[in-house]
Amino acid sequence: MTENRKVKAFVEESAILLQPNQIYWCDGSLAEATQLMEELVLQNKAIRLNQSLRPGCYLFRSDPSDVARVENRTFIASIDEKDAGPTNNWVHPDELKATMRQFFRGSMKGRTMYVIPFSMGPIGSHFSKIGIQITDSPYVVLNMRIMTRMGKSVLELLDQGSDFVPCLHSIGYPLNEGEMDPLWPCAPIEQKYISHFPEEKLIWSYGSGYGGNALLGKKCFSLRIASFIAKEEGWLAEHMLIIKVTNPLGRVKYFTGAFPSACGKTNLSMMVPSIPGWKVETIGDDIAWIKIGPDGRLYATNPEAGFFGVAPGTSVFSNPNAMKCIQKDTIFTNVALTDEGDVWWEGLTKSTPKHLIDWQGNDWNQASSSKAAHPNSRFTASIQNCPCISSNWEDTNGVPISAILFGGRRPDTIPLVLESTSWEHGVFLGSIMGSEMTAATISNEIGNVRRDPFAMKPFIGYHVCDYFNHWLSFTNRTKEELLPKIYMVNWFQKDQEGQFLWPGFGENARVLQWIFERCDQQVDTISTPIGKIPNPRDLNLDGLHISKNRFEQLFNIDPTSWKKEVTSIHNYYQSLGSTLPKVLKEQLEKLETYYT
Ligand code: SAT
Ligand code: MN
Repeated sequence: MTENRKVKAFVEESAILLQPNQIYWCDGSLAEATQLMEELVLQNKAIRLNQSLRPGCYLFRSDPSDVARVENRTFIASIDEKDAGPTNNWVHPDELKATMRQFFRGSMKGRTMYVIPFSMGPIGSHFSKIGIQITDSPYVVLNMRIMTRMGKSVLELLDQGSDFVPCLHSIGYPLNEGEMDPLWPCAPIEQKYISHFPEEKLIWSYGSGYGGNALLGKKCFSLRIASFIAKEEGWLAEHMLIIKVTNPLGRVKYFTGAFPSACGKTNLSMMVPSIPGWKVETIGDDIAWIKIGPDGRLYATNPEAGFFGVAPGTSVFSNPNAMKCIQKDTIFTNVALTDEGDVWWEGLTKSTPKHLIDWQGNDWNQASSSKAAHPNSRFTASIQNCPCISSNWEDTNGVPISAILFGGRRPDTIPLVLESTSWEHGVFLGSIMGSEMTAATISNEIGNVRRDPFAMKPFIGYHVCDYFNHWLSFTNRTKEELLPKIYMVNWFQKDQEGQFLWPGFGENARVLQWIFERCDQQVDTISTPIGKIPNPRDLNLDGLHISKNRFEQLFNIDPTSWKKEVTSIHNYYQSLGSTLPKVLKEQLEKLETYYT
């Protein structure tokens, strides 16, 4: 409880609308989490995993209709439609609230209403912002406890009068007297609403209990609402990992990287470099809040406190640090269960177990045609358990950024690495990012390439063209030479047989080395119409067996592909409307002189 009047009013008004059986204020303690989990195990909503193999670990199975973010049910309800822009769904806030109020009315009947005070960013940091999530999902409470700083320390800040973002959430499944509670209650897809009211800095989410739809501190607050606040206040809220890179001489640089969901941010942020003497440590794997520091450089902080990582593909080969991180005190969602009571997913082991229980709770064997784990199955684990966490990850001033990487899944066209020629050109590269769609969002276009500017398409809380302008404005806010260098990377090029051209994972350190050395101006570049690429002699290939032909393909700038790309960018830019910044149009026109 708190004496903060605004908080009390939010909780009281919510309870009147939602009509829960009882209200519970979360303190964030271990005892509280243990008790909640016990109750869920008793109700069969959580499965206690084999505690000698995975102490403190539990498995949840969601409803098959509730397995990922729902972008077509996500709304930016700005007062004026044109402020939401062409990349967002828009409904007038009054209309959306009226519709949602109908759903919220009595939606917590028969349930407990949990009040979760949380901080995005370290307590006491000038970066940090507070939220209060109201939810009827104990699963959400347990995940928020890992993903954010939650509980007592935040209530103390609220007592001192701190402001907060109200985050209202209900799974949308009231329980009437005597009614059976399903294992994963949620509302049907057409009743799900993930709504943001940017001017009011308010979030309302109804009908889903999964990931970014329900853990409102994450995409809803730290990206959509935060991007709106960041524009007002002159900083950036980005879908980026943050890493600390140390070279063999002990010199340190920090990089951030924007990649769409399920494109390897977690793997890159915990990478074990294949090249001797280099070290990568994690600051964050998903979100970066970036501000100009007193010296004019950009400083980044990770507002989260945990990882909500994609399980399939994670293994001791692809990400040994994540494997150690999820050894204990981890919540697994929609992975498969082994006969020993451990977890399994596609890509975890070289051989597949003979028998499993799949993510829907059915028997599964090697002859089964379906996947044992859902492609968007997840682990929720504390950053504290990550063996390669950087010791200064909670530095209240953030870390100074030397380079920004933009990347997506592109089977062709985009070379392994490309350096921008200026900040403006870097913003252009961010604006034209594309990626094959993954299972992180519910869509029937999985595998198709879509434009995903700055990996923020689903997360910009306002007009995308204003967002581009905001990025461009940084040359007016600080000296251009103090801004990070900008790179486009593509680990995902494929050969004609559909095999990846580049081995990826720890071998990506070779690209990081080149970027590191570029930041120190130790190596030069080759200019091309699309940007600067490495001089082949400067890319460290020691110990890597890659044929000359494959290596050349990685940097091949194919005019036919680029003609197509330029046409596609042209059409994309047109779809963004008349407020597209002129300098970006000019960047495209320059490219069109080479590729038409
Ligand atoms: O489900 S989340 O939105 O949190 C994960 C992601 O899409 O990056
Ligand atoms: Mn993400």
